[in-house]
Amino acid sequence: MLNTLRHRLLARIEDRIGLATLAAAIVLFTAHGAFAHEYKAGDLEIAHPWVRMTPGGAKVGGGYVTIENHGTAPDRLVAVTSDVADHVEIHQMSEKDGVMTMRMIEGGVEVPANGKLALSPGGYHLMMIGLKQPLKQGERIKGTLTFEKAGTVAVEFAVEGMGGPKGQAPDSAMPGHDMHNMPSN
Ligand SMILES: [Cu+2]
Repeated sequence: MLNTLRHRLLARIEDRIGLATLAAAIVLFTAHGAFAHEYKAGDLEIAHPWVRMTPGGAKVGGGYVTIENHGTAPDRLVAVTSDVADHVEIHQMSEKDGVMTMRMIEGGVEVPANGKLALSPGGYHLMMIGLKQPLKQGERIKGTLTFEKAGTVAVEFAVEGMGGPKGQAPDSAMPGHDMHNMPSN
């Protein structure tokens, strides 16, 4: 219950901050993203893990990645870590009765057999909680993704601008709804 309330609150704050930073986001959107990078683990292909840059003082950051499963058995993303965060949660953003809410996913998310799991703005995403430093565009953040079958994979998250990687749809359809920029004051 507490978690739900906390996330509701976070979503609302994100929404406000997001609207405030939208103007900046539009300007920054033309900035080029970091080069695409990817990792392999068994049947899994992990494409371009990235996090959104954060303004100084932000304690929470949003992370995204696409995982393709070329195998005939499903796998499951069960845990994520990041060097710059206290812990990382898997969240799902959804809209109910016109209100955006986020909930923490317990037990991980399936990567379907011969399919893919996309963590992207507005849907499933990673939430890096307790950031120890601001995430600066162009930097790389070390972390790990742990899968039920493929095990733990060391990855680097590219820090992207407000608009996300080049080629990724901008968030203008849902302004600010996936923002995780919470000032500490
Ligand atoms: Cu979230």
